[in-house]
Amino acid sequence: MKKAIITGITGQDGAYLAELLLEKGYIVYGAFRRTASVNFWRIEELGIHEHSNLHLVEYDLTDLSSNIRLLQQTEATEVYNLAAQSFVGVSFDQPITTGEITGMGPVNLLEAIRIVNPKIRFYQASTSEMFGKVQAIPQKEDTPFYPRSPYGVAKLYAHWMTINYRESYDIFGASGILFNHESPLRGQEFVTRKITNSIARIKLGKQSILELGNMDAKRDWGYAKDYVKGMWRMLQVDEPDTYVLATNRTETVRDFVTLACKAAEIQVEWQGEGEAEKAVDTSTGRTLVAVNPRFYRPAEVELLIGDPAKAREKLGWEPKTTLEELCQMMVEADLRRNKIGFSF
Ligand code: NDP
Ligand code: GDR
Repeated sequence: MKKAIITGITGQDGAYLAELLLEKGYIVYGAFRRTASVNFWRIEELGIHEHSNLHLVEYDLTDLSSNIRLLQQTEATEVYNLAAQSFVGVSFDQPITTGEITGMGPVNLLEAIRIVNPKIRFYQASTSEMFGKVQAIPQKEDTPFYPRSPYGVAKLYAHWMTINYRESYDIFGASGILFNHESPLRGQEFVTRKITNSIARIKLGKQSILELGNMDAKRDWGYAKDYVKGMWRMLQVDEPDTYVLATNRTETVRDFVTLACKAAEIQVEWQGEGEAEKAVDTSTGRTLVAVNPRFYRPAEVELLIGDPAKAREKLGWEPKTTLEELCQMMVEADLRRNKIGFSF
Protein backbone atom coordinates (compact mmCIF):
# COMPACT_ATOMS: atom_id res chain seq x y z
CA MET A 1 0.00 0.00 0.00
CA LYS A 2 1.25 3.47 -0.87
CA LYS A 3 1.96 5.81 2.03
CA ALA A 4 1.49 9.58 1.79
CA ILE A 5 1.95 12.49 4.17
CA ILE A 6 -0.41 15.46 3.99
CA THR A 7 0.68 18.54 5.91
CA GLY A 8 -2.21 20.90 6.68
CA ILE A 9 -4.68 18.05 7.27
CA THR A 10 -6.89 20.38 9.34
CA GLY A 11 -7.34 22.75 6.37
CA GLN A 12 -9.75 22.68 3.43
CA ASP A 13 -7.50 20.99 0.86
CA GLY A 14 -5.97 18.62 3.42
CA ALA A 15 -9.41 17.17 4.14
CA TYR A 16 -10.36 16.65 0.48
CA LEU A 17 -6.95 15.26 -0.47
CA ALA A 18 -7.06 12.82 2.45
CA GLU A 19 -10.49 11.65 1.30
CA LEU A 20 -9.18 11.14 -2.26
CA LEU A 21 -6.04 9.23 -1.20
CA LEU A 22 -8.01 7.00 1.18
CA GLU A 23 -10.39 6.18 -1.69
CA LYS A 24 -7.34 5.21 -3.74
CA GLY A 25 -6.19 2.81 -1.01
CA TYR A 26 -3.34 4.87 0.45
CA ILE A 27 -2.22 4.89 4.05
CA VAL A 28 -2.44 8.59 4.88
CA TYR A 29 -0.47 10.40 7.57
CA GLY A 30 -2.28 13.64 8.31
CA ALA A 31 0.17 16.03 9.93
CA PHE A 32 -1.26 18.72 12.22
CA ARG A 33 0.33 21.24 14.56
CA ARG A 34 -0.25 21.33 18.27
CA THR A 35 -2.84 23.95 19.29
CA ALA A 36 -4.77 24.42 22.55
CA SER A 37 -7.98 23.38 20.82
CA VAL A 38 -7.30 21.24 17.78
CA ASN A 39 -10.15 21.17 15.34
CA PHE A 40 -10.84 18.25 13.06
CA TRP A 41 -14.29 19.42 11.92
CA ARG A 42 -13.45 19.13 8.22
CA ILE A 43 -12.35 15.49 8.26
CA GLU A 44 -15.26 14.81 10.61
CA GLU A 45 -17.69 16.40 8.16
CA LEU A 46 -16.29 14.18 5.38
CA GLY A 47 -16.66 11.16 7.69
CA ILE A 48 -13.02 10.07 7.35
CA HIS A 49 -11.68 11.01 10.82
CA GLU A 50 -11.95 7.44 12.10
CA HIS A 51 -10.84 5.73 8.88
CA SER A 52 -8.45 2.90 9.76
CA ASN A 53 -5.90 4.08 7.15
CA LEU A 54 -5.82 7.69 8.36
CA HIS A 55 -3.19 8.38 11.01
CA LEU A 56 -3.03 11.82 12.58
CA VAL A 57 0.51 12.87 13.48
CA GLU A 58 1.48 15.91 15.54
CA TYR A 59 4.14 18.04 13.88
CA ASP A 60 5.20 21.59 12.98
CA LEU A 61 6.33 22.70 9.53
CA THR A 62 8.68 25.34 10.94
CA ASP A 63 10.71 22.82 12.99
CA LEU A 64 13.32 20.95 10.91
CA SER A 65 13.70 18.12 13.41
CA SER A 66 9.94 17.62 13.41
CA ASN A 67 9.99 17.30 9.60
CA ILE A 68 12.85 14.80 9.70
CA ARG A 69 11.08 12.66 12.33
CA LEU A 70 7.84 12.79 10.33
CA LEU A 71 9.57 11.29 7.28
CA GLN A 72 11.56 8.74 9.29
CA GLN A 73 8.59 7.48 11.31
CA THR A 74 6.09 7.18 8.47
CA GLU A 75 8.33 5.96 5.61
CA ALA A 76 5.95 7.70 3.21
CA THR A 77 6.91 7.98 -0.46
CA GLU A 78 4.68 10.97 -1.32
CA VAL A 79 4.53 14.24 0.62
CA TYR A 80 1.86 16.85 -0.10
CA ASN A 81 2.82 20.14 1.54
CA LEU A 82 -0.42 22.01 2.06
CA ALA A 83 0.48 23.65 5.39
CA ALA A 84 0.82 27.43 5.30
CA GLN A 85 -0.29 30.69 6.84
CA SER A 86 -2.66 30.94 3.91
CA PHE A 87 -4.67 34.11 4.53
CA VAL A 88 -3.42 36.99 2.36
CA GLY A 89 -5.04 39.69 4.54
CA VAL A 90 -3.29 38.52 7.72
CA SER A 91 0.06 38.30 5.93
CA PHE A 92 0.22 42.13 5.87
CA ASP A 93 -0.03 42.21 9.69
CA GLN A 94 2.15 39.13 10.27
CA PRO A 95 4.76 39.24 7.49
CA ILE A 96 7.49 37.55 9.51
CA THR A 97 5.38 34.62 10.74
CA THR A 98 4.05 34.26 7.21
CA GLY A 99 7.61 34.20 5.84
CA GLU A 100 8.68 31.61 8.40
CA ILE A 101 5.76 29.25 7.83
CA THR A 102 4.78 29.82 4.20
CA GLY A 103 8.23 30.63 2.80
CA MET A 104 10.80 28.77 4.93
CA GLY A 105 8.50 25.95 6.08
CA PRO A 106 8.64 24.06 2.76
CA VAL A 107 12.44 24.30 2.80
CA ASN A 108 12.45 22.39 6.09
CA LEU A 109 10.52 19.63 4.34
CA LEU A 110 12.76 19.70 1.27
CA GLU A 111 15.85 19.47 3.50
CA ALA A 112 14.25 16.61 5.43
CA ILE A 113 13.62 14.78 2.13
CA ARG A 114 17.23 15.37 1.09
CA ILE A 115 18.47 13.96 4.41
CA VAL A 116 16.04 11.07 4.96
CA ASN A 117 15.09 9.82 1.49
CA PRO A 118 15.68 11.83 -1.70
CA LYS A 119 13.36 9.47 -3.60
CA ILE A 120 10.28 10.88 -1.84
CA ARG A 121 7.96 12.72 -4.22
CA PHE A 122 7.09 16.24 -3.02
CA TYR A 123 4.11 18.45 -3.90
CA GLN A 124 4.31 22.16 -3.08
CA ALA A 125 1.06 24.14 -2.82
CA SER A 126 1.96 27.19 -4.89
CA THR A 127 -0.53 29.89 -5.77
CA SER A 128 -1.90 32.32 -8.34
CA GLU A 129 -1.07 35.03 -5.76
CA MET A 130 2.49 34.77 -7.15
CA PHE A 131 1.18 36.46 -10.35
CA GLY A 132 -0.16 39.36 -8.25
CA LYS A 133 -0.04 42.45 -10.42
CA VAL A 134 -0.58 40.40 -13.53
CA GLN A 135 1.84 40.66 -16.42
CA ALA A 136 -0.35 38.73 -18.93
CA ILE A 137 -3.94 37.55 -19.35
CA PRO A 138 -4.62 34.68 -18.85
CA GLN A 139 -1.81 33.58 -16.54
CA LYS A 140 0.06 30.36 -17.25
CA GLU A 141 3.23 28.56 -16.12
CA ASP A 142 5.61 30.93 -17.92
CA THR A 143 3.86 34.22 -17.04
CA PRO A 144 6.27 36.46 -15.09
CA PHE A 145 5.54 36.72 -11.35
CA TYR A 146 4.80 39.96 -9.46
CA PRO A 147 3.50 39.09 -5.96
CA ARG A 148 1.58 41.80 -4.09
CA SER A 149 1.51 40.53 -0.49
CA PRO A 150 3.91 39.03 2.06
CA TYR A 151 1.99 35.78 1.49
CA GLY A 152 2.58 35.92 -2.28
CA VAL A 153 6.26 36.73 -1.82
CA ALA A 154 6.73 33.87 0.67
CA LYS A 155 4.99 31.40 -1.68
CA LEU A 156 7.18 32.54 -4.56
CA TYR A 157 10.31 31.77 -2.51
CA ALA A 158 8.99 28.29 -1.73
CA HIS A 159 8.08 27.75 -5.39
CA TRP A 160 11.60 28.58 -6.56
CA MET A 161 13.15 26.48 -3.79
CA THR A 162 11.08 23.51 -4.99
CA ILE A 163 12.46 24.03 -8.50
CA ASN A 164 15.95 24.54 -7.11
CA TYR A 165 15.86 21.22 -5.22
CA ARG A 166 14.53 19.58 -8.38
CA GLU A 167 17.47 20.90 -10.40
CA SER A 168 20.20 20.66 -7.73
CA TYR A 169 19.48 17.31 -6.05
CA ASP A 170 17.20 15.55 -8.54
CA ILE A 171 14.38 15.60 -5.99
CA PHE A 172 10.90 15.00 -7.43
CA GLY A 173 9.49 18.41 -6.50
CA ALA A 174 6.23 19.33 -8.23
CA SER A 175 4.77 22.82 -7.89
CA GLY A 176 1.05 23.31 -8.43
CA ILE A 177 0.14 26.93 -9.14
CA LEU A 178 -3.46 26.70 -8.03
CA PHE A 179 -5.97 29.48 -8.55
CA ASN A 180 -8.59 30.11 -5.84
CA HIS A 181 -10.56 27.01 -4.99
CA GLU A 182 -13.46 26.97 -2.61
CA SER A 183 -15.95 24.59 -1.03
CA PRO A 184 -18.29 24.21 1.93
CA LEU A 185 -15.09 23.41 3.90
CA ARG A 186 -13.48 26.80 3.13
CA GLY A 187 -12.40 28.88 6.15
CA GLN A 188 -14.83 31.67 7.02
CA GLU A 189 -12.24 34.44 6.65
CA PHE A 190 -12.01 33.88 2.87
CA VAL A 191 -14.42 35.96 0.83
CA THR A 192 -16.55 33.21 -0.78
CA ARG A 193 -17.34 31.42 2.47
CA LYS A 194 -17.79 34.73 4.29
CA ILE A 195 -20.38 35.58 1.64
CA THR A 196 -22.21 32.23 1.58
CA ASN A 197 -22.30 31.95 5.36
CA SER A 198 -23.52 35.55 5.79
CA ILE A 199 -26.16 35.26 3.08
CA ALA A 200 -27.40 32.03 4.70
CA ARG A 201 -27.58 33.79 8.09
CA ILE A 202 -29.35 36.82 6.56
CA LYS A 203 -31.85 34.47 4.92
CA LEU A 204 -32.50 32.83 8.31
CA GLY A 205 -32.82 36.19 10.11
CA LYS A 206 -29.64 35.61 12.15
CA GLN A 207 -27.61 38.48 10.64
CA SER A 208 -28.66 41.86 9.28
CA ILE A 209 -25.81 42.96 7.01
CA LEU A 210 -22.67 41.65 5.27
CA GLU A 211 -19.69 44.02 5.05
CA LEU A 212 -17.02 43.48 2.40
CA GLY A 213 -13.90 45.22 1.07
CA ASN A 214 -12.94 45.46 -2.60
CA MET A 215 -15.99 44.41 -4.58
CA ASP A 216 -14.19 44.83 -7.94
CA ALA A 217 -11.49 42.19 -7.36
CA LYS A 218 -11.77 39.43 -9.96
CA ARG A 219 -10.95 35.81 -9.18
CA ASP A 220 -10.84 32.50 -11.04
CA TRP A 221 -12.78 30.36 -8.55
CA GLY A 222 -12.92 26.55 -8.78
CA TYR A 223 -14.04 23.68 -6.55
CA ALA A 224 -11.43 22.35 -4.11
CA LYS A 225 -12.50 18.73 -4.59
CA ASP A 226 -11.67 18.99 -8.32
CA TYR A 227 -8.30 20.59 -7.57
CA VAL A 228 -6.93 17.94 -5.16
CA LYS A 229 -7.23 15.43 -8.01
CA GLY A 230 -4.74 17.56 -9.95
CA MET A 231 -2.33 17.56 -6.98
CA TRP A 232 -2.33 13.77 -6.94
CA ARG A 233 -1.81 13.55 -10.71
CA MET A 234 1.24 15.83 -10.47
CA LEU A 235 3.00 13.17 -8.37
CA GLN A 236 2.04 10.23 -10.64
CA VAL A 237 3.79 11.37 -13.84
CA ASP A 238 7.37 10.46 -14.80
CA GLU A 239 8.98 13.87 -14.31
CA PRO A 240 8.40 16.62 -11.74
CA ASP A 241 7.07 19.85 -13.22
CA THR A 242 5.06 23.02 -12.58
CA TYR A 243 1.36 23.20 -13.49
CA VAL A 244 -1.42 25.80 -13.36
CA LEU A 245 -4.82 24.54 -12.15
CA ALA A 246 -7.64 27.00 -12.92
CA THR A 247 -11.07 27.23 -14.57
CA ASN A 248 -10.24 29.99 -17.08
CA ARG A 249 -13.29 31.99 -15.96
CA THR A 250 -13.08 35.13 -13.82
CA GLU A 251 -15.79 36.97 -11.88
CA THR A 252 -15.88 39.88 -9.42
CA VAL A 253 -16.58 39.59 -5.70
CA ARG A 254 -19.81 41.48 -6.49
CA ASP A 255 -20.81 38.76 -8.99
CA PHE A 256 -20.21 36.09 -6.35
CA VAL A 257 -22.50 37.96 -3.93
CA THR A 258 -25.22 38.08 -6.59
CA LEU A 259 -24.84 34.35 -7.25
CA ALA A 260 -25.02 33.55 -3.53
CA CYS A 261 -28.16 35.67 -3.13
CA LYS A 262 -29.72 33.86 -6.08
CA ALA A 263 -28.85 30.50 -4.53
CA ALA A 264 -30.62 31.64 -1.33
CA GLU A 265 -33.59 32.93 -3.38
CA ILE A 266 -32.98 36.56 -2.45
CA GLN A 267 -33.18 39.13 -5.24
CA VAL A 268 -30.82 42.07 -4.89
CA GLU A 269 -30.16 45.27 -6.77
CA TRP A 270 -26.79 47.03 -6.68
CA GLN A 271 -26.80 50.76 -5.92
CA GLY A 272 -24.11 53.44 -5.44
CA GLU A 273 -20.40 53.34 -6.17
CA GLY A 274 -17.08 52.95 -4.35
CA GLU A 275 -17.43 53.06 -0.57
CA ALA A 276 -21.15 53.89 -0.94
CA GLU A 277 -21.92 50.76 -2.98
CA LYS A 278 -24.57 48.46 -1.54
CA ALA A 279 -26.84 45.55 -2.45
CA VAL A 280 -30.50 46.11 -1.60
CA ASP A 281 -33.17 43.42 -1.21
CA THR A 282 -35.68 44.28 -3.97
CA SER A 283 -38.65 42.91 -2.01
CA THR A 284 -37.99 44.72 1.33
CA GLY A 285 -35.74 47.65 0.35
CA ARG A 286 -33.29 46.62 3.09
CA THR A 287 -29.52 46.96 2.57
CA LEU A 288 -28.02 43.49 2.82
CA VAL A 289 -24.45 44.08 1.63
CA ALA A 290 -22.28 47.17 2.12
CA VAL A 291 -18.64 48.22 1.76
CA ASN A 292 -16.38 48.59 4.79
CA PRO A 293 -12.90 49.95 3.92
CA ARG A 294 -11.54 47.99 6.91
CA PHE A 295 -11.42 45.00 4.56
CA TYR A 296 -9.34 46.76 1.89
CA ARG A 297 -5.77 45.47 1.52
CA PRO A 298 -2.62 47.65 1.42
CA ALA A 299 -1.89 46.22 -2.04
CA GLU A 300 -4.50 44.33 -4.03
CA VAL A 301 -4.47 41.61 -6.67
CA GLU A 302 -7.12 42.98 -9.02
CA LEU A 303 -7.53 40.27 -11.65
CA LEU A 304 -6.73 36.58 -11.82
CA ILE A 305 -7.65 34.20 -14.63
CA GLY A 306 -5.64 31.06 -15.26
CA ASP A 307 -4.97 28.94 -18.34
CA PRO A 308 -4.92 25.24 -17.31
CA ALA A 309 -4.03 23.96 -20.83
CA LYS A 310 -0.77 22.31 -19.71
CA ALA A 311 -2.50 20.38 -16.89
CA ARG A 312 -5.20 19.29 -19.33
CA GLU A 313 -2.67 18.06 -21.86
CA LYS A 314 -0.04 16.47 -19.58
CA LEU A 315 -2.16 15.34 -16.63
CA GLY A 316 -5.59 14.88 -18.22
CA TRP A 317 -6.92 17.23 -15.52
CA GLU A 318 -10.01 19.37 -15.95
CA PRO A 319 -12.25 21.28 -13.56
CA LYS A 320 -15.72 19.71 -13.50
CA THR A 321 -17.77 22.07 -11.34
CA THR A 322 -19.22 25.39 -12.50
CA LEU A 323 -19.15 28.49 -10.30
CA GLU A 324 -22.95 28.39 -10.10
CA GLU A 325 -22.87 24.77 -8.84
CA LEU A 326 -20.10 25.59 -6.37
CA CYS A 327 -21.88 28.63 -4.97
CA GLN A 328 -25.17 26.73 -4.69
CA MET A 329 -23.41 23.90 -2.82
CA MET A 330 -21.79 26.37 -0.39
CA VAL A 331 -25.00 28.31 0.30
CA GLU A 332 -26.97 25.10 0.87
CA ALA A 333 -24.32 23.79 3.29
CA ASP A 334 -24.32 27.07 5.22
CA LEU A 335 -28.12 27.17 5.36
CA ARG A 336 -28.11 23.60 6.72
CA ARG A 337 -25.42 24.35 9.30
CA ASN A 338 -26.93 27.60 10.51
CA LYS A 339 -30.32 25.96 10.97
CA ILE A 340 -28.71 23.61 13.50
CA GLY A 341 -26.39 26.25 15.00
CA PHE A 342 -23.14 25.02 13.43
CA SER A 343 -20.53 27.76 13.54
CA PHE A 344 -17.18 26.57 12.07
P1 NDP B 1 -6.09 26.36 4.97
O1 NDP B 1 -5.76 27.70 5.53
O2 NDP B 1 -7.48 25.85 5.04
O3 NDP B 1 -5.13 25.27 5.66
C1 NDP B 1 -3.81 25.55 5.99
C2 NDP B 1 -3.28 24.42 6.84
O4 NDP B 1 -1.91 24.69 7.22
C3 NDP B 1 -4.04 24.20 8.17
O5 NDP B 1 -4.20 22.83 8.37
C4 NDP B 1 -3.08 24.79 9.20
O6 NDP B 1 -3.23 24.26 10.48
C5 NDP B 1 -1.76 24.34 8.59
N1 NDP B 1 -0.60 25.01 9.19
C6 NDP B 1 -0.38 26.35 9.30
N2 NDP B 1 0.80 26.58 9.90
C7 NDP B 1 1.36 25.36 10.18
C8 NDP B 1 2.55 24.94 10.81
N3 NDP B 1 3.44 25.82 11.28
N4 NDP B 1 2.79 23.61 10.92
C9 NDP B 1 1.90 22.70 10.45
N5 NDP B 1 0.73 23.04 9.87
C10 NDP B 1 0.46 24.36 9.74
O7 NDP B 1 -5.57 26.35 3.45
P2 NDP B 1 -6.18 25.59 2.16
O8 NDP B 1 -6.52 24.22 2.52
O9 NDP B 1 -7.16 26.48 1.51
O10 NDP B 1 -4.90 25.61 1.20
C11 NDP B 1 -3.93 24.57 1.24
C12 NDP B 1 -2.61 25.10 0.72
O11 NDP B 1 -2.76 25.54 -0.61
C13 NDP B 1 -2.05 26.29 1.48
O12 NDP B 1 -0.65 26.19 1.48
C14 NDP B 1 -2.49 27.49 0.66
O13 NDP B 1 -1.61 28.58 0.85
C15 NDP B 1 -2.39 26.91 -0.73
N6 NDP B 1 -3.28 27.46 -1.73
C16 NDP B 1 -4.61 27.52 -1.49
C17 NDP B 1 -5.48 27.96 -2.45
C18 NDP B 1 -6.95 28.05 -2.21
O14 NDP B 1 -7.63 28.73 -2.99
N7 NDP B 1 -7.49 27.37 -1.23
C19 NDP B 1 -4.98 28.39 -3.77
C20 NDP B 1 -3.54 28.25 -3.93
C21 NDP B 1 -2.75 27.79 -2.94
P3 NDP B 1 -4.19 24.95 11.60
O15 NDP B 1 -5.55 24.34 11.39
O16 NDP B 1 -3.55 24.55 12.87
O17 NDP B 1 -4.19 26.43 11.34
P1 GDR C 1 -7.30 35.49 -1.84
O1 GDR C 1 -8.70 35.08 -1.19
O2 GDR C 1 -6.73 36.69 -1.22
O3 GDR C 1 -7.53 35.51 -3.32
O4 GDR C 1 -6.40 34.25 -1.41
P2 GDR C 1 -9.77 35.90 -0.36
O5 GDR C 1 -11.02 35.11 -0.45
O6 GDR C 1 -9.27 36.25 1.00
O7 GDR C 1 -9.92 37.27 -1.19
C1 GDR C 1 -10.37 37.29 -2.53
C2 GDR C 1 -10.63 38.71 -2.95
O8 GDR C 1 -11.79 39.20 -2.29
C3 GDR C 1 -11.53 40.52 -1.83
N1 GDR C 1 -12.40 40.85 -0.69
C4 GDR C 1 -12.37 40.24 0.51
N2 GDR C 1 -11.62 39.22 0.98
C5 GDR C 1 -11.85 38.79 2.24
N3 GDR C 1 -11.15 37.76 2.71
N4 GDR C 1 -12.79 39.39 3.05
C6 GDR C 1 -13.56 40.43 2.62
O9 GDR C 1 -14.39 40.95 3.35
C7 GDR C 1 -13.35 40.87 1.28
N5 GDR C 1 -13.92 41.84 0.52
C8 GDR C 1 -13.33 41.81 -0.67
C9 GDR C 1 -10.05 40.50 -1.46
O10 GDR C 1 -9.54 41.82 -1.34
C10 GDR C 1 -9.48 39.69 -2.63
O11 GDR C 1 -9.26 40.52 -3.71
C11 GDR C 1 -6.88 32.91 -1.47
C12 GDR C 1 -6.19 32.09 -0.37
O12 GDR C 1 -6.78 30.82 -0.31
C13 GDR C 1 -4.71 31.94 -0.67
O13 GDR C 1 -4.11 31.04 0.28
C14 GDR C 1 -4.55 31.37 -2.08
O14 GDR C 1 -3.19 31.24 -2.38
C15 GDR C 1 -5.25 32.26 -3.09
O15 GDR C 1 -6.63 32.35 -2.74
C16 GDR C 1 -5.15 31.73 -4.51
